[in-house]
Amino acid sequence: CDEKPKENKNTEKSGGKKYLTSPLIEDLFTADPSAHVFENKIYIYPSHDIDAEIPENDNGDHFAMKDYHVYSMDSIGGKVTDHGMVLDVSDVPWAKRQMWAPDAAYKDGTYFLYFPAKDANDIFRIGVATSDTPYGPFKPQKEPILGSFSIDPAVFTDTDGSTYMYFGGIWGGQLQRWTNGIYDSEGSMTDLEVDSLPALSCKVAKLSSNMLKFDEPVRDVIILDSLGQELRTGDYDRRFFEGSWMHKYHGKYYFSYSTGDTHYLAYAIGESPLGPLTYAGHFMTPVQGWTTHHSIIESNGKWYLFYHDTELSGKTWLRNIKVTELEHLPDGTLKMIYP
Ligand code: FUB
Repeated sequence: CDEKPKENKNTEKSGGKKYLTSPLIEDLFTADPSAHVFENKIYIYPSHDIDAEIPENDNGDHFAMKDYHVYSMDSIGGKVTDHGMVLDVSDVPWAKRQMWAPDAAYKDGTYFLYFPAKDANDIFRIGVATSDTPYGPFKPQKEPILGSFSIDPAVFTDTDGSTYMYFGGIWGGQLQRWTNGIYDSEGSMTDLEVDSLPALSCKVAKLSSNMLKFDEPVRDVIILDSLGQELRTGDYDRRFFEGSWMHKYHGKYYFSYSTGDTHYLAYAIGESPLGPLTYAGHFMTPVQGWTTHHSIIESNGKWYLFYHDTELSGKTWLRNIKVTELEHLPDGTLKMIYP
């Protein structure tokens, strides 16, 4: 890192519970916060939003991010430390533009940063970079992960040590262009465009033991309704759009995601990290801004949701990350959050 760690003024001055739902970082625009507990601290791996003065469109070209910073806190509500820039698009041989939502993982002394970016052909791929520390800097692999595509990697390590990557996003995330397993540059700009067909699914692949590649073919994360039917393309309030996350609670797998153009965070519960999962409801109503993107962690016996909105800028492409408590109710459902 070539920048000095700095403390975040907002959290330093905050008292009581003000840190909950206040922007965590005010000197840079940040979004898509993937949080993890590493080495007894909370580390956050967000996107770093910039104003590239590109007109807003459904393809997401105005999200023109170029690098990543890593942040840490000793505990929720503590000072936020900026560990500086840890990876720049110019250091990634295969990547051309749009460093979107990343995630991180740890195994056997190495930290892994997973990130989507568009390649020379403007096709989203997912890359991986490594470091000896959770705060980087991260050294990228020369090629994207073989067989990867689309956006929003979310990496989950199960209690048996197996690690899975969930990924995908429709519209600007290009998932709808991969329906036949190869990229269709003339494909739909949105989804399958037939409301009665099963909705496009998030993808999942088990990672290899070195965490650098997929260990098996990519599968669909199937979400069923209460009648055991797959959610449909036209079920805009419930179907998967982007921004997946997996957490485990009392032995069950909670797969959560954004419904994108209907602006909810939704979740589905299952018995296996590979699904199928049964749709369980919304757990966050729309935020200020076009949509949000979240992560979920447990810290000191409490559960927290990291997310973003546009409180500081009022602009969809200049976002700020926040944290709030997440509650599992006695029946296993998630308490609704009204941001
Ligand atoms: O940050 C760029 C994109 O916006 C992310 O990849 C999506 O999840 C949405 O938050």
